[in-house]
Order: sequence, then structure tokens, then C-alpha cells
Amino acid sequence: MDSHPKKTVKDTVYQILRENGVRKIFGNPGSNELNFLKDFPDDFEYILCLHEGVAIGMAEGYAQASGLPGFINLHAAAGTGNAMGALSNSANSHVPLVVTAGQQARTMVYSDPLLKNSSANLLPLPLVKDSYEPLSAQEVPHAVSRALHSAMSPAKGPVYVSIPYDDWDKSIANDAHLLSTRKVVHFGAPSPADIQPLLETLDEAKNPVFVLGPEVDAQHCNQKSARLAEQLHAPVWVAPSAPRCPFPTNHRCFAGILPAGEASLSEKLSGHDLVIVIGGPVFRYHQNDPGDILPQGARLILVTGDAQEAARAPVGNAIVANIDAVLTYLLEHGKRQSGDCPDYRKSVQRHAIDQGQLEPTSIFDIVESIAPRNTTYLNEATSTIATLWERVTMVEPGSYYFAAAGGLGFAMPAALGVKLANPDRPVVAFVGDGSAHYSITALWTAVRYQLPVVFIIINNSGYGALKWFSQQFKTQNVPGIEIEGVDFVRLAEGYGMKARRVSTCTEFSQAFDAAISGSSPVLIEAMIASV
Ligand code: TZD
Repeated sequence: MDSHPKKTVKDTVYQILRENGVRKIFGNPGSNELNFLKDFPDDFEYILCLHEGVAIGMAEGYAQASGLPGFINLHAAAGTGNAMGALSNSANSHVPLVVTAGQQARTMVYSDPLLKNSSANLLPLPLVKDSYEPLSAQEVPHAVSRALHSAMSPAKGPVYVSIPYDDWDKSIANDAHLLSTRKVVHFGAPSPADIQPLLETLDEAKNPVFVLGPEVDAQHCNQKSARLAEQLHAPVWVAPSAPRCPFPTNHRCFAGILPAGEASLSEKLSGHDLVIVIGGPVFRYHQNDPGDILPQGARLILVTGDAQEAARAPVGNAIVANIDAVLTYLLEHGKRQSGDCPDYRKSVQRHAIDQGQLEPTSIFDIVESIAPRNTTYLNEATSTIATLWERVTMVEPGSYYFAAAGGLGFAMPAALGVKLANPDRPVVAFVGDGSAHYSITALWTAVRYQLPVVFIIINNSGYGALKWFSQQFKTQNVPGIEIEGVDFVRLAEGYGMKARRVSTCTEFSQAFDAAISGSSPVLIEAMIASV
């Protein structure tokens, strides 16, 4: 008798997902996906997102906050197309996602039917690490297993698999179940000989400075970096266009977040002879602000887990290795400065809570005074990002997430994914009245799955960041940057969410206090002056 009774493709794939820590499936279904979802296993949870960008954003938040792969199931080419704006963020954030899409039945594709995903493997390029459509039903479990391991291998990232819907009920070869037991372990610690030149360069440097990127937070090395900076009496900057917070912002070595332009960035680093960038690109600019990449006389060394990031850097040497291992080594073997470490923090003038009109500064000051220290923040009120970094304390790993490619529509769904991963941490999403529309249906998902996130819509009646850019670019009379007449309280209520509009500091303070201590999702529409 056969010791392994024949299983279906579907049973085998669910077993592979189980063994790889996947228990949540984020998706939006269509006819091509129903065979995968039928008789849905009890130990999995399907999270219905009403738009595919929300499914990707939520899975991205979940994967970043949990460290597990995010698994998404989309509908053919149309669903994949809707997801791609959000996928541009995932590609940049090194987040491990397996994005699956249902393909038409193999028996029907010859006729070019409705909902055939033509050239499916080309569709999500170049936003995924790998993209594949199995050549037979027998290959489906292998394709899913390969996608999971590929997504989780450094540098992590999204992978796409298109699966014909008549594959799921097919019987599978006996040894396919062995795929679910595979483990792939990644090390990447450098040898002492490999790391010695970095140690020597650091020891010789008279005035080193650190620039930390998102990988430091992803590997939970925030405190380790703080100890190293303190040991060397070196200031720490957060790399520009930061998608995560890699360093405790209340630490004496925290100098701030670097501006995202060549000239302004190198000016902040002037006076330093060595720039050590850890876990991020060199550098992710936004503003066209031509200048030198580095200040005169400075050298740069990049430590990254991403070989492509090392290859792309326009200046300096690079070490591709596990950054946790590198930091540990430098902490143990690097020099220690004597005496007290200087305080590099900037002081801020705080607002009083009174009947005065709300401004971005007062919103962040009030949140800072009320929110628990372990709160996770997301910010997509784009003109207020620098204000948040200046005024909100973020200490623990996973305290902050932002769209890594700047694609709006990330914050609302990602906040839900973060909450799902860490139900015990408060989650606050600041969202602009412009950004909110890209994934407004996330409000329904928040209510449906009772995810108590506090959404703060900072309403300045338009695209504030673009107004700022049009001043910088001297581009007058630009159309399409004002948005009036949207009622976010009624939108939220329409999705079943409690909501309140406020315009003074006292009102906001009361509303936020109640929302952060409540147990259901809440939206606060904070009215500020138009810029
Ligand atoms: N579309 C997408 C998907 N991503 C984008 N980044 C933009 C358009 C362009 N964009 C920005 O980069 S910022 C911004 C837009 C439209 C304005 C956002 O307005 P807001 O926030 O109300 O959300 P502020 O604080 O008023 O800038």
C-alpha cells in the first residue's frame, strides 16, 4: 500500500504555506481564484480587501511588522494591474511577499477567453524578484515553495506566481509533500579578515558619522546601532526618504533625518571624514538639488545585505553582509572613546494645548504627549513628514513605516497589516486628505476585521507637498492640486467607522485620547489651514 495517499495540488500548497508561517491570505477574489479558496482551511484567515492596492499594502505592513512572508491572492491581470502601484513600494522596501493571481483554466486558454492573463509572468516586471507561471499542475507546489524561499532570501522582496484554476484539484506526485518540510537558512556573517579593513578605517577616522537605512530596523538593530554610535561618540542620521525608523529618536546621538537632495545632504555631513551607511541605499534622493554626493575630504563605506544596493552606490566601498553580524563585530572590536558622548539632538519648542487652531506642529505635539511610547506610526500626510520626525519619539523597532517608493495609498492598509501582526501595539496612521483616496476602502477592512487603528486625516484641502514643490520648481498656476468639498467623517461612517471632525487643539486632544484608548478603529478629520 502507498504510505502517502495521493494529495491534491491545493492540499499540498496549503501545507507548504502552513510550514512557512503563512496563516493570513490578503486578497480580492474572482472566478479564477474560487477553486483555491473553496473549503477554506480553518487554520487560515482570509482578509478581504476591496481593492488590490489595499491587499498589497496590508500584506506589506503585516510582513514588515511580523517578519513573516505576506501572501496575496489577486484576480488575473486586472487584479494584478490594480496592485502594481502598491507593488512599487514593496519592491523598494525589501518586503517578502508572494503575490499569486488566478489564471484561466488550462483547458480554455487556447481561445483567449475573458480573464486570461496573457504573458502573466511579464506583467508584474520589474517590480518583483521573480515571476513565474508553472508549466503543469504538478509544478504548482514547487512554484509556490520556490516563491516563498525566494521572497525570504536576502535582499527580500515580492515574487509573483500565476496559477491556472483547473490545477488546484489535480492529484500530485507522492514526494511533493516534502517541499513543505524544506528550510532555507541565511547567514552572511563576514569573516574577521573581511571586516578588518572596516574596523581599521573606523579606528583611523577622526570624525565619523553614521547614516542608517531601513534594513537596520528590519533586523531590529536599533539599540545595537545606538550602542555603537555612543561608543564612538558619533552622530547618527537617518537616511533620506526613510521608509522605517532605524534609530531611537530620543537617543543623544540622533542628529535627525537627512534631506533628500545631493547638495543639502552633503552639507549636513560636512566636517566628517568618514560616512558609514548601514542598511540603506547611497542615497535615495527626491529633490533635484545638484551638488557633491559627499562633503570634501570624506570617505564612505556602505554595509548592506543587498548586493544590488552595493553595486548601485555611486561612491565609496561596500560590504555585503548581514548587518546585525557586522554591528555586533564592530561593537565588540571597535574603539571606545573616553569621556561623555556629546548630545546631537535638536531641541523643539512645544505647543500648548489650548483653543487655538490646529497646525501640523500641534497635531504631532499632542500625539507625542498622549500616545504610549511603543506606538507604531505611519505618515502619508506628505507635507508633514519632517514635522513628525522632529516631534514624535520613536524608540522600539517597528515604530514607523512609510511608502518606500513614495507611492501613495500605502499608509492606510499598511497600518491595518501592522495592527494584525502586533495587536498589542497602538497604531496611528497620519494620512493627508489627498493620500486618503488612493486606498480609502481600507476603512471597510478595518471595520470588518475590527482592527483598532487610529486614522488621523490631516486635511489641508489639497496636495500640500505638491504646492511646496511648485514653489521650489517655480512652476506657477499648476492645475489639479486643490481638493475641496470632501467630507471624511461621512466617508468613514459610510464604511461603518466611528469618526469625528476637529479643528482646535483641545478638540483634537480629546478626540485622540479617546481614540487611542478605545478598542475599535476610529477616524479623526483634523482640519488645518490650506497651504
Ligand atoms: N500618485 C501616487 C500613487 N503617488 C504619489 N506620490 C503621487 C501621486 C504624487 N504626490 C506626492 O508625491 S505627494 C502628493 C501627491 C499627489 C500630495 C499628497 O497630498 P496629501 O498630503 O493631502 O495626502 P499633503 O500633506 O497635503 O501633502
